[in-house]
Amino acid sequence: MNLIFGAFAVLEGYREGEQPNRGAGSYYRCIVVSLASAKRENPDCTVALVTNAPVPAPFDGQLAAAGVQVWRCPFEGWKFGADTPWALAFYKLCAMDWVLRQQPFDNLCMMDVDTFTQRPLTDLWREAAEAVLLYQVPHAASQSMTAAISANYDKLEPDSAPHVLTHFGGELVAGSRQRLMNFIALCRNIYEEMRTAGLTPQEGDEAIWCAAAYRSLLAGQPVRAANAYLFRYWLGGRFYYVSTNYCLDPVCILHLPGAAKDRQLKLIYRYYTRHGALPTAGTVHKWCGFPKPRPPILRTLWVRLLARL
Ligand SMILES: [Mn+2]
Repeated sequence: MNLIFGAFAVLEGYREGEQPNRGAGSYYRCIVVSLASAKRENPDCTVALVTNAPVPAPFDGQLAAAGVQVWRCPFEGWKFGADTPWALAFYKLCAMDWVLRQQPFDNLCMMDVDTFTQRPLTDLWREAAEAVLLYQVPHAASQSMTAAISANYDKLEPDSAPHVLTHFGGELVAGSRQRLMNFIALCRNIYEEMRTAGLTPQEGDEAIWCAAAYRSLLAGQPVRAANAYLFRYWLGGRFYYVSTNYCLDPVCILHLPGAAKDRQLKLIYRYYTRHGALPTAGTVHKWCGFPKPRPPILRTLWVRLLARL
């Protein structure tokens, strides 16, 4: 059996990210969209929310109606200070650790709750036996967050510094049970080393996943990019980073971080509450303003003409 789950913690005063908190209401809307769409596309999989708090109405009923289970897991261990940026995101590590101990699934896929699943994860499960799958963030080594993750690692292993780690995000972590148990053990070592060294990462759970992936590869335990299955689309006016992979070689999961939680994902949630069903993927693509999957016609003809001259 395969499990798809999201992790969400509520803890007074703990920071969600780098910006001021959006509040749990925003996240509960996203949770319904994320997990109901995952269940719609993967009816044979168990789909669950792992959380440390009771889910308030009307979200609890909406999750139940969508066939999504809710599992209670306390936020213990895996914690840094409440003031740390992404303090709540460390709950993802806690939830993965708990699920691996408590639930006997063959393959698991944890994903962010600011997502919309548009296709079944059939191929992802085939790869889960081969490697731990993580979303590889396409950042060069000097990108500020990527560089900070490497600098953190240098403090854990100063003798072999400087290190240049691959930047993996925490929005998708998947694999077989055995591979993930090995991987979370590496994560736990790194967490404990950070605590011992008095090191508080400012990059959230990604700092731990990245360090574990680095050690996993050195130990011959493969880690692969999950980018064929998920893509992180930034839909902001200033930072508009998208791809036509929503429909060409299509990914399974659209990750819509940042302000999309209160824009596109809110529209999907509102549609769901009004119609009792999720919108089609095509409608979601329109709301996201994704570029058309073909080049502009006049520019294309112009280039063809120039090339002939
Ligand atoms: Mn996210």
